[in-house]
Amino acid sequence: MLVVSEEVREAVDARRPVVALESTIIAHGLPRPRNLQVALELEDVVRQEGAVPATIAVLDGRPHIGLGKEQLERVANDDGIRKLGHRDLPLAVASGASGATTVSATAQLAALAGVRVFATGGLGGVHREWTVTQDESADLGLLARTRITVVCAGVKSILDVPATLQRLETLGVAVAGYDTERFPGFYLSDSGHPVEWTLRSPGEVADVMRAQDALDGPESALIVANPVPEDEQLDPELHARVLAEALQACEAAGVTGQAVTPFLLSHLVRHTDGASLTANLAAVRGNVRLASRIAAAWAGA
Ligand code: PSU
Ligand code: MN
Repeated sequence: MLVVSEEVREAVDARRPVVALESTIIAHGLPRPRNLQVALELEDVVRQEGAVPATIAVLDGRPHIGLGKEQLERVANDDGIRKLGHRDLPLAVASGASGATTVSATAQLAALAGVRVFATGGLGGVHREWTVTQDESADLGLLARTRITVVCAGVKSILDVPATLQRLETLGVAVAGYDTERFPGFYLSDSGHPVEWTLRSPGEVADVMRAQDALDGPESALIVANPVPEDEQLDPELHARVLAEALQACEAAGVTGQAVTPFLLSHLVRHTDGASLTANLAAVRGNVRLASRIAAAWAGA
């Protein structure tokens, strides 16, 4: 069922470090043509750190673990590429559809392929106005039942961050700050909320992963929340102002469901003159680098 690239298969079999990368950020989270450059650049970061990148997407109904350049180009440039959460996977597979995978779908496929470490930008979570819309990303529920380590810059700041943290607690998903006592705020280094646990090296993260396995509890994830460096974050005042406008524009345009997150992200890029994109990329790059080091510690390198 899975199409695992030769490079990824060899690395997984030999227990060498592998890092899963999602494709929704490429297809629906970043503007063209920057998205393709970023996809290639992120794979380079993984390689520079001595790990193997496994970008994940569904092409013509087949889930791919590890994409070649032409396949990355398709994900970045094809207008027909859908956005696939984990619930969409069987529908895409059976109908031969092509789609980019969100955190939930990527985590499910990575775990199936034996890849334990995954890097992204910001997780999905509980949206603001949840009491009205009931919009909560499927990322959270899937991470409650998938044994994977996700390195992220917290959850997207377009969300209700405290509600998301509360939901993660209820779902029993482990959360640790990386070298910080504050939960990161995606574009911002600090979301304004604390984290209860702090890990300070890739080796410490790998120790937690081993403890998860040894305890044999529910097959849940470990979230490693890695802040964007303060000198690369989006200006907090600009962030607050433009985010408020974006949320209003989203409501006014009647955007709902899967389209909400891409709408808000692209609104922020356009109304910050690209500054939100710069901060987003700095966060993702840092996460990919750290994930590569965690994968190396996990592999025992
Ligand atoms: N992180 C980013 N940009 C993105 C996303 C994450 O920096 O576009 C994507 C992820 O794929 C995540 C998805 O799983 O947004 C969440 O979408 P939704 O809120 O519809 O579940
Ligand atoms: Mn949603």
